[in-house]
Amino acid sequence: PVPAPAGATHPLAIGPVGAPEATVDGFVAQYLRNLNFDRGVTLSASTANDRFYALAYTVRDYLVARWLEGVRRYRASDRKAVCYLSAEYLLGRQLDNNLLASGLSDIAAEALAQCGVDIEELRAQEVEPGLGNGGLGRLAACFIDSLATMSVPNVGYGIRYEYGIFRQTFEDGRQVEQPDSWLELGSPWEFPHPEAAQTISFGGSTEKYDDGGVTRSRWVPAWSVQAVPYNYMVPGYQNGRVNTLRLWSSRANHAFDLSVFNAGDYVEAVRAQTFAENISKVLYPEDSTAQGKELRLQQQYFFVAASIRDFIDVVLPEDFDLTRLPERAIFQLNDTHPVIGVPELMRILVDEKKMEWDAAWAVTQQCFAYTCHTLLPEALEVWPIDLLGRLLPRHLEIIYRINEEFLLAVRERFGDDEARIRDMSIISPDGAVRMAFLATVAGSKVNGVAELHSQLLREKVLPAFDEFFPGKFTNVTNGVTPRRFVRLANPELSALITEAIGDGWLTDLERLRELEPFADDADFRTAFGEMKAANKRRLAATLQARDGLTIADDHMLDVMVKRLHEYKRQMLKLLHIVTAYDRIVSGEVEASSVPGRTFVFGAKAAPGYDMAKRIIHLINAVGSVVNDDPRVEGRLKVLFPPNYNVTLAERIIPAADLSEQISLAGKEASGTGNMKFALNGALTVGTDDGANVEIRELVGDDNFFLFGMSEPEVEALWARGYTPAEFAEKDAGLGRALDLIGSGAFSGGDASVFAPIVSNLMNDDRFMVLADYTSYIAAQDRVDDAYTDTAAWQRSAVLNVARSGFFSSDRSMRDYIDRIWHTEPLG
Ligand code: F55
Repeated sequence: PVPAPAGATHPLAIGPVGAPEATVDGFVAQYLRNLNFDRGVTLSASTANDRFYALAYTVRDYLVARWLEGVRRYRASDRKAVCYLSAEYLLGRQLDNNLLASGLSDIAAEALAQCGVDIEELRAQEVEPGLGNGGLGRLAACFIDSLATMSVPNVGYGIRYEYGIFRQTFEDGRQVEQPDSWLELGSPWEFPHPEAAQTISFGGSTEKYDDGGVTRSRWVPAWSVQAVPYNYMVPGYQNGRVNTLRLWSSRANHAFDLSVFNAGDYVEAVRAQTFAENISKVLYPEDSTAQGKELRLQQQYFFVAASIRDFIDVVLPEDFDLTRLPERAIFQLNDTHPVIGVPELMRILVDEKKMEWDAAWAVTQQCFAYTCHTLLPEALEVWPIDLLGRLLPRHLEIIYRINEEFLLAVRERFGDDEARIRDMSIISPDGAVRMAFLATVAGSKVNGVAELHSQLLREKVLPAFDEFFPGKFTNVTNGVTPRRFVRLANPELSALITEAIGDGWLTDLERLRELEPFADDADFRTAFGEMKAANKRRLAATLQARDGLTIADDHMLDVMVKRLHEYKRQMLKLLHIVTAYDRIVSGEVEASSVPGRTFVFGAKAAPGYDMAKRIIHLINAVGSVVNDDPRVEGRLKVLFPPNYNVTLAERIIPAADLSEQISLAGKEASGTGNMKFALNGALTVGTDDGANVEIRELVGDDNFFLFGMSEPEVEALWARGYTPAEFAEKDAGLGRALDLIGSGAFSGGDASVFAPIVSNLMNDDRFMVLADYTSYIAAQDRVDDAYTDTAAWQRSAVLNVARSGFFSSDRSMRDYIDRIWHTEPLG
């Protein structure tokens, strides 16, 4: 037990004072107290924002006591903690999650009803923190949810961007980006600690000095900023555990300001402040691409340096022997964005703590592990050495030394094989630091995020490293949290499952297997069908209110939601839609015989990614033509609600019948949306890519629509020589679809608008859209057929749910714990 502060005589002064009473009356009292004393308003004078804040504060009040108690117990223990380093956390709304985790959902609903407050209105008030781009950021959010639920000590470290992922609007069908000022009305979930700010330095030079006969190096930085921690609670699911997410915000360094003030230049001082605050100002809206921008490197070093120092100086006991750091911390690198932490820890150990290089390197190697999320060469980060040397000169020296010693070891093993040395050097021939190489050399383990991806990573991207470091490479297949993506997003399905098999599945998702027999139970299937219909109505209401869009009751819902990227092949989906449209208007099929389908897209494009933006424009253009053409008789509808985000995903996924996972084989590292759809009873039409491979193996071929080339077939076609135009000639449907797009049929006759897309496909087609078209259309025809047999479709859908329990992020966390982290729960 932690002793009371000196002089404390009151018994309550020892630890957290405890939560308010978990009853409706207790909740009401606390709610009104918060409204009055924190917001400074009465209920009758309150705004919806006041009422939302008071509700969030009340939920918070119940969680805080557990949080503080957990922090106290962790610090009194000597447990190893997982320090998850991620530049992105795509959290989604917090209110419902925190209500569910604390077991207060029913009490809160009743309490607010007694106060005459509409809880739905308050839910809608919450702005989701969009502090991530897509899969990578959402994965981090799922992982910290699972760690808290499994009582594993964890601090999530990241950046509190003032502007998260941009808000997308459409103007004449084209994407327009608006700033996401998610903090405009404040956030009730954060606990700022300006008093605990850290100084983070940049620039300057290095020097050697004599330290009692030993020559040492040190960094003499030129400028610095303050990193202010903001803490967020990460509650486990009804287990009394609350972990911490600590996001850093940049602020001007006052000492630095003052010197400028003294020189009398007020305007310069204010400019300097703005400069400092720029570091955490905005999330880079890149996904699966890397831009070597200086501000981005500043962001990376800023949060990683603050996080490592926080763990060593604040979380660990004073005077902790850092040779034992691996017993207390594992720093998990979420892709290469935090890899600058490797030379930073070396700098702390060698320059500041005066540890021998070899000892420091041994500690560092045990403290880091690296997760790779891509195979695309354009997404592998590299930092030009002049930029790195200007911003972090000491770190560059340390990287050089790491590389020297590594290459020496390679020479010892393989002899002076210069080609191999060049291929494995952390510094590329054109003078840039290859961050994935640095992470691989430094990490105790390197993992890919699905079986196929991990295999390709070892065999195709880093084979020399796999040979040099046997046992370092491993796979951990991604997962998603069933609390948010089943229980909260799909309460109807959750009730059905719990009624059938109890509620153990929420923390042990493999138990969904027990649902298998219900696939053959006609009553259960009917209830399942009603659940889907109810979710479609709920989505319809959302889209109507949000965007004025309408969904027909009797349509199959065919969904493709994910970032817009050529490798994900939204174009292939469009070619299918154009083909279905063309079959009707050309008279090949009767509109009345076409099964009704609504295609739903959700996708943001990186603002600088021209082709992706053009494809967005084309989706909207095809949608307006198809939706308004009377010959279609409403059988096909294309909906593209703007600003796809976590909140919208939670509405769309539970309503989907068909999940589109159609990337070129070998390109999608894993996918996690694919898992969310299967768990919500959608059938997948997909390629053998990423985690689709594992989904299909688990749910069975009969319950999955496979199409397209496999990864080895893709390789073979490249090797033979791929000429996309040949495919357009061979398949008349494909030729017509491309002609329609290229001729201006979707751009009011102006062929120039979408011709670049068509010529790109015909002449380049890096992602082999045309090569997989024929097979995709055939798969979609099978989908149409299958959907007419409602009982069989629902049986497959139930089996998808029952057999997807593997894809819980709790299982992913188990795998990381057993194979990489070797941590234990805090009992
Ligand atoms: C963000 C910034 C940069 Cl500079 C590069 C990549 C990203 C990014 O967001 N990547 C990303 O989301 N990758 C995805 O990670 C998911 C989780 O592992 C995978 O499921 C998905 O396949 C992969 O594309």
